[in-house]
Amino acid sequence: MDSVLDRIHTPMDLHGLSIFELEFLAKELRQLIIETVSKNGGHLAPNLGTIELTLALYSVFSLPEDKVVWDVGHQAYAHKILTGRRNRFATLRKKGGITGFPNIRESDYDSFGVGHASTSISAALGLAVARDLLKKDGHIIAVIGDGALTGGEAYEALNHAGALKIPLIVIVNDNHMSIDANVGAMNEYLTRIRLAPEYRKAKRDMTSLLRSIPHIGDTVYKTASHIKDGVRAALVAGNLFEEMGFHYVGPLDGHNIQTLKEIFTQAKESNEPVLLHVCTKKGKGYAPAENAPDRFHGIGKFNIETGECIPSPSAPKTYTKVFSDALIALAEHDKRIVAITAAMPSGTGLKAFGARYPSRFFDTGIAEEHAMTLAAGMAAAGLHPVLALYSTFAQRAFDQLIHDVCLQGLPVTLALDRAGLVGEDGPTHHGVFDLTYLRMIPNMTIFVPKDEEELRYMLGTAIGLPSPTAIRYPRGCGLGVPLTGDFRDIPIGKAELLQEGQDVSLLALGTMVRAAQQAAGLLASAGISCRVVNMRFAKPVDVEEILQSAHKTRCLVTMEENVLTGGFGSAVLEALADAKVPVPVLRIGIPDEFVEQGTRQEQLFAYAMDPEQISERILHFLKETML
Ligand SMILES: Cc1ncc(C[n+]2csc(CCOP(=O)(O)OP(=O)(O)O)c2C)c(N)n1
Repeated sequence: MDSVLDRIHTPMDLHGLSIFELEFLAKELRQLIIETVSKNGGHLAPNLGTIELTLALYSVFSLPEDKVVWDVGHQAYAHKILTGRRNRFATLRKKGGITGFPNIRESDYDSFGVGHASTSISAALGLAVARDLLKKDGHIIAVIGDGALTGGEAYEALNHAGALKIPLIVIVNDNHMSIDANVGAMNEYLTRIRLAPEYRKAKRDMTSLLRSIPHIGDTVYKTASHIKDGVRAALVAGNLFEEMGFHYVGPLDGHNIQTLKEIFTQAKESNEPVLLHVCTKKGKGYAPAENAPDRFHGIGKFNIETGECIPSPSAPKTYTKVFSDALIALAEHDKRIVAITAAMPSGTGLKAFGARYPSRFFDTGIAEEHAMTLAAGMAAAGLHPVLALYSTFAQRAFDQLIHDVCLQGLPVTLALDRAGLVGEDGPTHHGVFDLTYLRMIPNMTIFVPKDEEELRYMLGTAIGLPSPTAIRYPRGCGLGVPLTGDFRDIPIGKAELLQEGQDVSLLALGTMVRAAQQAAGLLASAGISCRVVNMRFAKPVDVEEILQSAHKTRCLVTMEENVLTGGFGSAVLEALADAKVPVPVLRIGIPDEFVEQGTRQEQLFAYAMDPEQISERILHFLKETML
C-alpha cells in the first residue's frame, strides 16, 4: 500500500480515511517516531501508546477550531507530525528545531503549552469558558494520563468543571503507568473499573437487553441510559467521575480506532462534561518499549534492533547516583531519615532507597505540593524527611515551602536534582529559578556543591541541621572526582578559597566553579591573576569572603547556573551595597528570558558561560571599567 502519511498535510485530511487506512497510518507514524527518537532521544513509550487515540480524535474532530490539550505533552509526537510538522520532525528537540512538547508559539494546532503535569483540565476548561463567553464554536478536549491524574490540580479542575457543566471532553489515557509504576488510590480505582468483569458484562447485558425490546429499541435505550448509569455506578462502587458531574464512558480499548471514533462522535453531541476512560499500552507496537515502558519513557539515543542505549564512553557516576548512595548510607545510622519523591523514584535515584528501606520511602504521585507539606508534617513529629524533586517541579510547591516548612523552621532537606540547564527538554524543564525562589525565604540554607564528593558532604551536613535546607545539583554525570565514602561537615555559610589572585575575584557556585578555574587558567596566560572562590552557599552567602575579595582584587565576577534576576550575583550585590563597598561586579548567569532547547553545551555557549567566553568577557569587562 502507498504511504498514507504522504497524503496528510493537515488533520482534516484524516477525515475521509477508512479504518484500514488509519491503521496503516498508525504503523507509519510508529516507525517515524521510533526512528526519530532512536536518533534524537525523547519520549518514546508515551508516544507509542497514543497513536490510535490521536488518529481517532483527529479524524472525528476538526482542528484547529476544535482544540486538544495534551497533559504533560510528552505524548504529542503523532499530533505534531499530523499537524504540519512532519518535514521538520527530524529536528525534534534539537536547537532551533521543533520542541518535544506542545508549544503555542510553534503551531496554531498547539492549543496550550505544557511540560509540567496535571494542567490539561484547567487549561481546557479555560478554553471552554472563553469559547462560550466569546460566542465561538468548537469542542475542547483534554487528554490526561493516569499518572497526571494523581496531581492535585487535575482534581481542582474536575471539581470546577463538574459544577460549571459546560461542554468539555476529558479523556483519561490509562496505561497503568506514570514514569515508573503509577501509585495511589485513584490508580487503584481506575484498575478496579478496568478489571471488573462483572461491570463489563452487566454493561453489555443491559445494552443488548434494552436494544432488543421490540418496537421501542433505540429510543428506550437512550432514555433509559440513566438506568444503565445507575447499574454501572452501583457495580463500580459509585462512579466517582459521575458523582463529580461528568458523564463517564469506559473503559474503552485505546488502540481500537473504530470504537474510539464511534465514542468520540457521540461525545461531540454532549452538552455537558464527558469523561472518556481510554485504556492504552505504554510503548505499544515496539517490543522493547512495551517490555520496559519506564526505561523507554524518556530515553537517549538507542539501537532500534536491540533496544539498547548507545553506550556513552565510560562516564563518572551521576549526581543522582551519588546522592542516592549517600542517602542510603546516612539512613543506616540515622533512623529519623525518610525519603519522599513525587512520582520520580527512578529519576531522583530514590528507588534504591525504597528497596533498602521500604517503610521509610514514600512516592506521593505527581503531587509536589502534598509531598512538601507531608514532609513538613513528618518533620514536625521528629523525622528528617529528604524530599527529592527536580528543581523545575519543585516550583509547584512554593507556597508549601514557605508556609509549611520554612515559616515553622522545620528540618526538611530538599534535594533538588536537574538544577541549572537541562538541555533538550527545553524551557519547561530547566532548573534555573531555584536559587532565586529559595534565597528569599527566611530560615532557608542553600547548599550548592562544586562536585559529587562535595554533594555527599553537603547532604550529611544538611541532614544534621535542625532547620530547612536545600541542595541543588545538576543533571548528568559528576566530574569524576574520587569518592572517599566519608561524610565531613561543611561550615555553614563559609566559602572555600581555591586560588589566591590579585586582579579579579571569581566567585562561583556549583557547576560554575570548574568553569571559573578553567577561565582563571586562560586569563593567567593573558597576564591576569584571578582569585577563585567556591562560594558553596547561595544562602547564607559568605559576606566576609565577598568583602575580602573586594578588598584584595580590583573587581568581582559572580558565576551561577541560575537566572541573574534575584540569584547568587544579586546576593553579592546586596552584600556589597549593605557594606557600602563600591566595586565593579560582572554577573555571569542566565539573562531574563526563557532558555530554548538544545544540548547543555549549546545553551551554555549561547549565554557565553563556557570558560573561553567567560575569560573573554572578563577581559572585556576589565577594559570597559578601565581597571
Ligand atoms: C509537575 C510535574 N511533576 C513531575 C513531572 C515528571 N513527569 C513527566 S511525565 C510523568 C508521568 C506521567 O504519567 P501519565 O500521565 O500516566 O502519562 P504516560 O507517560 O503514562 O503516558 C511524570 C511524573 C512533570 N512533568 N510535571
